Amino acid sequence: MDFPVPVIRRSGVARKDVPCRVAMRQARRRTRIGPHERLGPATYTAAMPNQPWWNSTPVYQVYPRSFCGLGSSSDEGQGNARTSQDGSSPNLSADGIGDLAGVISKLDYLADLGVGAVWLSPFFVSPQQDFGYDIADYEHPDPAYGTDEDVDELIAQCHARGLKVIFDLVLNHTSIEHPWFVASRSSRENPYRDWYVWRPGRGPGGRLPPNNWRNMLGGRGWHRDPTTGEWYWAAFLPFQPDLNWRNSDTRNAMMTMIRGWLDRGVDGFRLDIFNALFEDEDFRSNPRALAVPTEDGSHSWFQRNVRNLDHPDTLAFARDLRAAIDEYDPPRMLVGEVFGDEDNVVRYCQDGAGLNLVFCFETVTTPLQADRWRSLLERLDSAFPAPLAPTWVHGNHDRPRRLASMTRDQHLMLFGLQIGARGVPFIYQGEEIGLPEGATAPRNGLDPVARMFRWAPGPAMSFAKRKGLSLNRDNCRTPMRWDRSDGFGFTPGQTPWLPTGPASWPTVEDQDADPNSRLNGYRQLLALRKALPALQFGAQEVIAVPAESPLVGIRRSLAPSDVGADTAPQIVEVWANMSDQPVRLPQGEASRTGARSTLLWRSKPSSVGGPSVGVGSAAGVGSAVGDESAVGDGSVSRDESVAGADRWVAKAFEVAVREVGP
Ligand code: TEU
Repeated sequence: MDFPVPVIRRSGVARKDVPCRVAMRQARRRTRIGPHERLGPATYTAAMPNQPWWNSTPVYQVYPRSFCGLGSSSDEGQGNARTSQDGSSPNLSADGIGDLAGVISKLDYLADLGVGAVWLSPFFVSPQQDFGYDIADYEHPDPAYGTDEDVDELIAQCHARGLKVIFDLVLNHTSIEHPWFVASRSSRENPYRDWYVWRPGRGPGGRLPPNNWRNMLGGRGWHRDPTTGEWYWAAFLPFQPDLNWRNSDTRNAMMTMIRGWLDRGVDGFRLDIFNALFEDEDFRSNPRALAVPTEDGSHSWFQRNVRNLDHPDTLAFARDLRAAIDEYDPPRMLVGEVFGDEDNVVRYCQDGAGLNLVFCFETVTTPLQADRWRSLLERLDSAFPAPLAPTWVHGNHDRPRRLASMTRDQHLMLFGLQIGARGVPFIYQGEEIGLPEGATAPRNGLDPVARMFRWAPGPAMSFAKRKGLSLNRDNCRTPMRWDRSDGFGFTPGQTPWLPTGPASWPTVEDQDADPNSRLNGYRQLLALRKALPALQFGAQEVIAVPAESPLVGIRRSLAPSDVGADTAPQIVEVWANMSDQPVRLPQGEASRTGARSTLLWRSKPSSVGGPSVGVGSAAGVGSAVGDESAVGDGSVSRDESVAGADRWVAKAFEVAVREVGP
């Protein structure tokens, strides 16, 4: 396909005409896609009549501890952790960690970025042994993060900006300090005993664990408690005992807690290690196999974890949970952290009656090879037929920051695919600026996983990284960098809990000012997606190219009947060139898809011949993007040797979005 050029206008501005170029740049800055109000009424949360909001809304993950810390306005006189003992004024942010007030202060930034939902990692009461994934009270925020009022304020402020709010539910386990567990371990007769998974040991004196199960990290999962001599099960780390979901009291208490948050306006939940909820009722050992631990825990050392993961009762429970949230209006959503290939994880969606979404993590390790991406796009699309939708994930608070290790062009190319694919993009905080991965060795890590692997040899570390795993998750949790003020605007005046990185690392402020930054690329692509119903709701086709082609082309076609609204049909294509050489798009596509073709956006603006790309009026965006002088790699993006200069070549690692006929 060639990119025809009907909307690409020669500006008549000579390349060396500096004053004009400055004026153009200023004009572009003024009209830069970004602030949501410029895009008119299109918001993700006002979805099409027969399309639920959650199946196309980009989600931004906030890891509150590392996002922004301001201190809460309600700290004073409330006796929370930050109020000074001696009665002097509270030392806000004295802890060097982010908090809820900090998140609230950045909601305009997130709305401006163009996401439609915010998922917050746990901020509930916790001894912080796993930085919030060990909860000691599900109903209140940890005082270090804020107050109950802050939580309500956060929900209200998100809604005021049209953002959905997603909380993180750790259903599988509590903290060892949760009062339920404190009671449970106190005696075999305690009423809370059966709220957790207790078993007698095997062998003389019950000194051997009840069976051979290993935890998700390949370590011991059974722990003997001296008080009663019995063993409790922990699918993750020893201080995270598993709740017994077969006990109706446990289940009722958890459901009451869930309903409490739904009543307070939470729009959905991310479900931590949902695949580990139920275990084999008879506690049969796992089958032995020649296996090593996997990222999903499906194999441990010399065993397959078939008896303690992906249990049929967990799959059935996905339906119960969905039925509970479906009682609420406006609709709520559940996204499950489950593991394995698409055929395994889609089972949790229960043909539309289970979890609304599940994470698909294969993206995290898929190399920059076009055939691999074409295949992944096709597989996920067909594994999650509408109304189901796959998710597109490049990182999270557990995974190495892979996008940052790429060049700006490679990064935006993958983001273009994330925005172009059918499904739900998940953006982890900092991805939008390419925040780099920290470099702290596991032996110096605060992360409990790092402590577990503190003696891992170098090759084991590299192996884990290739698998998309982090053995020291501190490195993907280093704080956001907002500006060049003290501490990069993270927790002003305080020593951050993790290093904020050297001066050479980017900040939001730097990238805001650079029209060709990763951040502005994110804003522009998110704005395009918001403005183009086809990118949100359209059917997907991976465009056929020769097997060895470095191109990945996604065509999204929207028919009015798909959305049940009076919209025009629309076809949008996203093309990525995964090679370091310019590549001409295949012949014949333009004529096949009709006469009209509008290039809406490209990640590498043209280095010659006026404005890089006019954003078509059909998209309703009405702006221009890019700066041909700042990013051009020196090559000519149009193939001038072809008659009429109307054929397009995708530059090295370029992504482009165009609207074609209907
Ligand atoms: O993670 C589950 C999980 O198995 C991994 O992502 C794990 O962190 C990784 O393999 C280690 O390198 C979830 C949470 O996302 C994680 O932060 C928690 O620590 C964990 O559950 C326990 O709640």
